Amino acid sequence: MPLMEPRTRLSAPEPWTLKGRDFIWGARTYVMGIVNVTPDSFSDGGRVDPAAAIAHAERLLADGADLLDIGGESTRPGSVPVSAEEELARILPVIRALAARGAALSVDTFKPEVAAQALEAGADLINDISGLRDPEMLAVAARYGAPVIAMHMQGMPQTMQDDPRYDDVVSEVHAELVEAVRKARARGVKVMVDPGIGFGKTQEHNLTLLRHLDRLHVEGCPMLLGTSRKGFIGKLLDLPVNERVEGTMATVALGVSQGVDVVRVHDVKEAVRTVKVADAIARRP
Ligand code: HH2
Repeated sequence: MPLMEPRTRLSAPEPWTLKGRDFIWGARTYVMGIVNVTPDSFSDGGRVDPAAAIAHAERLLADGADLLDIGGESTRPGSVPVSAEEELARILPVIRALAARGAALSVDTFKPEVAAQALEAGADLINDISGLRDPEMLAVAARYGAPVIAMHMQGMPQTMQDDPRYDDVVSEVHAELVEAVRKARARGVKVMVDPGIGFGKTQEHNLTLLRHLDRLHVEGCPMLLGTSRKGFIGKLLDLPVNERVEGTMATVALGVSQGVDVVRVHDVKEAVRTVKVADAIARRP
C-alpha cells in the first residue's frame, strides 16, 4: 500500500493554553525542561527524592523553561520497568508542588492510570512515548480534556531492537504520526507530534529524521523534538552524556529552522539562548 506523502505544515496550529499560559505556535519555539524522578535515567537519573526533583525543577523554571516534563520511569533501551504504584509515588509529590506554583506540566508516562492521577494532581498534558498505542490513554485524555504528545517508537523500551528496519524512515514515521493524530482527533483530543529520536532507530535513521523534520509535520499539530544528550550525539562526538550540550544545541537550532515548536531538553539555559537566536533567524515576522 503506498504511504501518504509527508509534507510541510501549511499553517500554524491553533494556540494552546496550559495553566493559563498561551502557547502561540509559530510565534516562537518553546522550551520544555526535563525532570526525571528516577534512579536510572540515562543522563540525569539518581533523583528520586521529591525535594531534590522539585529543587531541580525550580532551577529549570528560573532558567526560562516554558513547561516541564515530569517522568517517573526511565525509557532508555533496556531500562527496568516500574509498577504504576512506584511511578506515582515518585511523581505525584513533584507534580503537586510544581502545579501549586503555576508551572505548566506534562507527565511522561505510557500508563493510562498514571496519566489520570497525574492530571488529577495538576499536570496539564500527557507525554506518551508509546504513540497512543493503548486506547485507554485517549479515553483518559478525553475525560480530562488534556492534550497529548504522541511520540513515534518502534517496539517498546524493553524490546527495542538493535537493528530496526524501515523502507523509508521519514514516510513511515510520518504515516504513524498521522494515524495517531487521527485516533486522537476522533476522541476530540489535541495532539503534539514527535518523531521519537533514538527510540527504535539506528544512527542513520536518527540523522535522516533530523534532516527531514520539515516533512514530518502533521497539519494542525505542533511538533516536539527530543534530542537532548542522546546517544547519536555521543556517537558523533565520542563524548559521554555530560559533554553533549553543544551537540544538543546544534539539533535544537536545526529543529527550529524546520518548524519545531517545542524542544525537550535537560540544559534549559543553553536551549533558551539557542532558540532565541534561531527564532530571530528562522521565524520572520
Ligand atoms: N525522550 C526520552 C523520554 N521521553 N518524550 C518525548 N516526547 N520525546 C522524547 O524524545 C523523549 C521522551 C528519553 O530521554 P530522558 O527522559 O532524558 O531519559 P530516560 O528515558 O532514561 O528517563
